[in-house]
Amino acid sequence: MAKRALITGITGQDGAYLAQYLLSKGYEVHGAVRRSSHGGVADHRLEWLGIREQVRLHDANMLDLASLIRLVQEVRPDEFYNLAAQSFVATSWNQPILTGQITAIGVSHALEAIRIAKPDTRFYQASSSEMYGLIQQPVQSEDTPFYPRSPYAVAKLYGHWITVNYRESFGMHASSGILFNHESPLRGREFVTRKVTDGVARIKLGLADELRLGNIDAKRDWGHARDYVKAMWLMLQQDAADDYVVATGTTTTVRDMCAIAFEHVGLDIEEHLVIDPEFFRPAEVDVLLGDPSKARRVLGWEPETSLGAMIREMVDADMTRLSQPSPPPAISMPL
Ligand code: G4F
Repeated sequence: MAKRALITGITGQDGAYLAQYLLSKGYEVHGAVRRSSHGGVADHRLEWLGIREQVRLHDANMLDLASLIRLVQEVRPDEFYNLAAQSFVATSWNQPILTGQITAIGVSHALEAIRIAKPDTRFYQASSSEMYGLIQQPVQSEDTPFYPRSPYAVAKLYGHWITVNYRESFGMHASSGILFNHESPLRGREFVTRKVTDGVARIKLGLADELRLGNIDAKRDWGHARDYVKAMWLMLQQDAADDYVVATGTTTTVRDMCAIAFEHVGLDIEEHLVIDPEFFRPAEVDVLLGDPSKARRVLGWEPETSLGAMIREMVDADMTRLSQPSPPPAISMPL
């Protein structure tokens, strides 16, 4: 019998790549989706990967415990991947309570649904390197103390610890993946890598002439989402649940990441990059650098895509998208 996986956040970047990966392994893949009144399901990432018809989508909401219990009763998943979140850090200062409800309490809802309806389901929680925030050690591992710097990171910290707590309290197979930044052509355009690759492609095609960014001195440990979803799956294949850092082990400034994109299309960064105070955050995470040695040792996981290769792939994808007859409009709200 095919294994069954249930993914919350299946229409997001990681959900789409994870669904594709699990399908390639013969899983029956189910996804929880939140309906909205203004236009159906945002399933364009599943379409882009060509897997929309192969996944089964169900109506559910992280804020509605009953909907999650019903979903677990109906799908009876072997594995539950909780990728749903209000995941944009900048927005979490404008919507701190909603962020807490979805990104923190939503995890409790998922765990309770499993505990009530099918306690042997293996659970993956999408934790985040943002939890390290004001870093307490130059290289962050599973043993590094956390110091969150945004409402988003505070909420993620709750999700992380409640996952550990359910593992220790109820013996659930619940693992937490502390993923450092991971990107792809499916990344939302509000995040800095995609904002850069979309912006550079627009400039190259004559659709824009500048790219406005905030703190370009911030440093991140960036990997490819396609590689990182494999680590999620590996965690749930272990005999014992545990927590793992997933990272590349190298860190790069926003400025240098941006330079890769400009260079790829033969443009001079100095002529187009504008620093705009609008994009600075109330509290910044200056630098993140992960130590993935436990994931390498225990899971046998390795990142396969370099930052350079990933940014070039993203720029190429944006050039293709924007060259189509009706390209997506530029984002109109400040991000
Ligand atoms: O791409 P970002 O918005 O990602 P951030 O805040 O690091 O969070 C992402 O990674 C986390 C994992 O560590 C996830 F948990 C989270 O859900 C999300 O996926 O910003 C990266 C850096 C920041 O330091 C930001 O201040 O880029 C800097 N930046 C500079 N100018 C900008 C901009 N970020 C955005 N989004 N837009 C700018 O114009």
